[in-house]
Amino acid sequence: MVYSLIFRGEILLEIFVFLKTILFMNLIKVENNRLFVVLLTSLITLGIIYIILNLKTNKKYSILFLFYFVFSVFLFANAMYFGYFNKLISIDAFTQAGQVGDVLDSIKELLNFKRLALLLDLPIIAAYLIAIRKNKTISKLNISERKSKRLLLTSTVTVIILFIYITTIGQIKAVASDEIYSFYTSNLINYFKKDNEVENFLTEEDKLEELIHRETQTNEFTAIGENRNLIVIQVEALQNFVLFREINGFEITPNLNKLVKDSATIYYDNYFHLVGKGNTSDAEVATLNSLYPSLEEPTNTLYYDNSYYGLPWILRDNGYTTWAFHGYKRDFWNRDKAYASEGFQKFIAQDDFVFDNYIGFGIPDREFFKQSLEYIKELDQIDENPFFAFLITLTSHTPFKMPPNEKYTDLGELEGTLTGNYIHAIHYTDMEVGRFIENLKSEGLYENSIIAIYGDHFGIAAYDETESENAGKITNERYDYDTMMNIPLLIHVPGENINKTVSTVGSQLDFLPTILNIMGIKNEKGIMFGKDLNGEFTDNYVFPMGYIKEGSVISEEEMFVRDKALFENSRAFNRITREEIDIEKFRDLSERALEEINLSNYVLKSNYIDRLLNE
Ligand code: GP9
Ligand code: MN
Repeated sequence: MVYSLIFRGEILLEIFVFLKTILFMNLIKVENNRLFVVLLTSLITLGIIYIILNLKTNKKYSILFLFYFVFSVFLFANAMYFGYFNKLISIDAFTQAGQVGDVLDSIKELLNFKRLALLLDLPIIAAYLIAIRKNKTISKLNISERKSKRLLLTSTVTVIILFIYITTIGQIKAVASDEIYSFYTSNLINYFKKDNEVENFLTEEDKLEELIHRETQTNEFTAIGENRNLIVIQVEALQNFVLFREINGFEITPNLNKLVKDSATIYYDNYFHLVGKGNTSDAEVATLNSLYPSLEEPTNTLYYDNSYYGLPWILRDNGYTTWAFHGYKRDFWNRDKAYASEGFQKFIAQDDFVFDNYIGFGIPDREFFKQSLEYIKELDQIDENPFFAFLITLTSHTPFKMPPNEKYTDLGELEGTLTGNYIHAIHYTDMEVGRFIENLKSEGLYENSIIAIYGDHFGIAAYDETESENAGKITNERYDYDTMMNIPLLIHVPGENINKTVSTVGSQLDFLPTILNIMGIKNEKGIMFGKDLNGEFTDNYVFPMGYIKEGSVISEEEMFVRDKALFENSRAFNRITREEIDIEKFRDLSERALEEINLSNYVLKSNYIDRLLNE
């Protein structure tokens, strides 16, 4: 009877460990070497359990439960993080745990039965271990210990054989990117190796030379916006696929659509976001500075005290006054510090607004625009020179929950889904952007300004199966990473007759050179990884990063999605037909992408711009 309890107990643990691992593998979307990944995680976990069962202490059941608890919570945390960021939690990312409280709503949205199931067996295991501990005869008989010694030996030998086999078939890198123990082992090794990285890059410095003071060519738009104020609106989670779409006759973004068609607007429809771990704040870094954001931690955290020479500094050197506006905590994403380094003279943040009726998090866009306009009037009065106002909206932030009085239609089958909520939120923000532009007109701040609008990053993830299916109902085609990362860029120069849709493939890196040329300003001192989107190009690519493995490539007609570990496990497709295509032709391009991202990383890591400015 006692033996059978223990026997059943071990079986119970074994079954739970295997089931939990399979569920976890499913949640983190492991596609390759699934059998190996499950076997390794389960056998290593059971190996640790058998070691604990062999301990010569009567606290071993408490230790066992503690281990099982930590293991379960760890898998759960990773499954939640994966749902948001499409990757496992790296050791670097643990340093950002402090921001979790601010995105609680988005986290709650990720809580579903499958993810919670990773924790559901904890009470059962606890009850079972308490039962064993109470029953003294079990420990006297020591049956469990003898048996678990045998099991420990078997699992250790199996794990070693598995590792040898996986190495011989060349899949070790792939397994180490998906299997939790291997992932953290290699992560830990890299974490301690990191300090040497800068030296390895030093040889690459000559490659930066060609990016310095990159000459922009004169084109039809050069200097059309000379001496005007610049108002840039970075819109939270605005994707391009919602433009010019109707759902049951309901136009999602009527104001942006109208602006795109306006004779004074250039619309870039093949424009992509570039964000790393710093999300919104990385979109700001890339856009303002024409640099790839860091892939390790938010750029604003790691490099807030670097020297920069991007849009705010360049405009200041040209007489502009530069202010940033955002209706949330001043120090969120370390903006207060980073903005000062990037050249903003003032940051109007949440504490500068008077409001207490929140939607989601932060000041609602309507109030944000209304009160920002008052500050912009003040900014305009500072001197005779033009100003630069950089506004970052917030209300259309995931999980996009709008109050009933701010929903303007019934979305039918999409109602209540994340995508449906997204449509409501974007519609609200579109309405507020439209209202803001009208108010600029009535305040006399419109005619002499340039207004640029773009999205910071996606709202609907291509790696969320249910929601990409929902988004696909709007786009009428398979929703993949290209649609997810495609954000609109509109540059509106009132009074000019320039209406055009530019389909040159570009990214947030390109904003700086593009807008500078339109403003007739040259970057005399800095460095730009981007290009003027209004120029002529033949061989043109975007090298995305962040929510997709770096080394991926987007061209006008194709997309290459690099696998997180092995080139051979990657995929590519035609962006028009959505059909799979051969990956081989992306081999060199993918290397070029990595090189370019590394080079930009070097600029940040070595504070290269500081040296450039002091030469
Ligand atoms: C907070 C806002 C949102 O200030 O920028 O950040 P996100 O979660 O989108 O990166
Ligand atoms: Mn954002």
